[in-house]
Amino acid sequence: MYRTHFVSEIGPELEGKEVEIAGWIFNVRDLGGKKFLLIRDKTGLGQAVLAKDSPSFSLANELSQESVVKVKGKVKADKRAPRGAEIHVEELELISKAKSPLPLDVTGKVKADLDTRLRERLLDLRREEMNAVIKIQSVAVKAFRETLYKKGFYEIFTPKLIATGTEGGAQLFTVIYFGKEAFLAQSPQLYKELMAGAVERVFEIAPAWRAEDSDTPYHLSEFVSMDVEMAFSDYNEVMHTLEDIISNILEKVRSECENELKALNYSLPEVRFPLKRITYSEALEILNGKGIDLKFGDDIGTPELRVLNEELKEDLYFVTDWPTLSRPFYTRAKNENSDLSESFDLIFRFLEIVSGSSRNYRREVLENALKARGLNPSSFEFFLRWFDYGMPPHAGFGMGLSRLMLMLTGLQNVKEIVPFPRDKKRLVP
Ligand code: AMO
Repeated sequence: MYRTHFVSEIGPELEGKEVEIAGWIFNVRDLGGKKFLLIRDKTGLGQAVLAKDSPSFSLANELSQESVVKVKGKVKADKRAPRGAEIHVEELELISKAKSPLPLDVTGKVKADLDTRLRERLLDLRREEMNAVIKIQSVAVKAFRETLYKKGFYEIFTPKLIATGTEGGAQLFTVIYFGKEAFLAQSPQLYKELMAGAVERVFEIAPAWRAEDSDTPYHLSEFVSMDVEMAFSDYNEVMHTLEDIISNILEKVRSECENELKALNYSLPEVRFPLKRITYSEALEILNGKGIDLKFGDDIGTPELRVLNEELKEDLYFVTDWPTLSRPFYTRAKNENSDLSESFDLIFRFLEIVSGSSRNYRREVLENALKARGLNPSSFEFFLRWFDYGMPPHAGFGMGLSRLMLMLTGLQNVKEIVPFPRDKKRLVP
């Protein structure tokens, strides 16, 4: 056993008790007769004191920053120590010595640029801010799951090696699959739809891949997609479900991650539900009024959303009813106007974090939608054939976890969020 306690559990109430802690050397202060060791574990910083007459005193000279140690000793209350107590060392074990100097300052005092941080990533992940990001993400993912389990959804796992693209062909990664061409899934789209055609309510949290050429703060070539699909449902009901999910995520992060938000010096946006909804056409009108030349059918990208956000002054809002042909083939057109679709994006200030829609569930409609986008229905036969056997109306969405995390942490770049991001220039670490 390496420890009896985490450092955050060491307090004055343990006065006189013998304990063992283990962690990384954050700092050693030499006060002549005594050495103060600041030791970090996943719960924070704790203090251990080495007296000059201790047999381990000389070993303290070897304790470079980030070396891994184990300390055994008695707790003594002291107001000057973190949480009002320190450990008077009886035994000190140097488990793993770190080289010095370190290529990155783990205390965070010396700032490093993003390239350096990503190169020296393990040290960067040990910083307090990155510990906070990792915990907040874990709490958010748990809240996402909890909300859906409560609503009777099943968690599913769909294949990631696939035969056709679904979200636009240009962004596919090709792999050689036993001598044949295959692709890495851009999203679980078609398989989550099929699963909803079997068990109605499903969700999946899994990686998705897109060969993103451009280097932006919002795109990765590998990202975690949080997907939901509901049978006997439409985009309105799906938007309500999404609101419940987001509301629970905000509530859980607010209540369980107070210290982490403080470490990031960030306050979560105060969001009121139901969220504001504006249609694509209304958004276009606002943007045209601001002198932005966008025509029906054009995408509303991040630069335009920045302008829209200045007008709407909402932290989180839906843009609904996008032009049918600007969305993938599985998106259902509106009954009353087939140029518009039952679709939505959820926008955080100026960034799309979720996109979803009602889906086509009639085979002939799907075939026409494929043809209208220059795609060949026969390549999708593995999917289309199931629409001959009773596919219910269904709807769903996909949310990018790292983009959601920008809203939950105040960070500005998804590459900061993902521990080991993949982009055009990064395949290691
Ligand atoms: P879409 O292509 O809009 O929709 O993707 C859904 C969400 O995934 C995130 N995302 C990304 N995050 C990081 N890097 C990327 N390269 C990247 N690409 C997308 C975004 C986006 O909102 N199948 C549909 C969803 C559905 O209708 O169910 C889809 O994939 O947050």
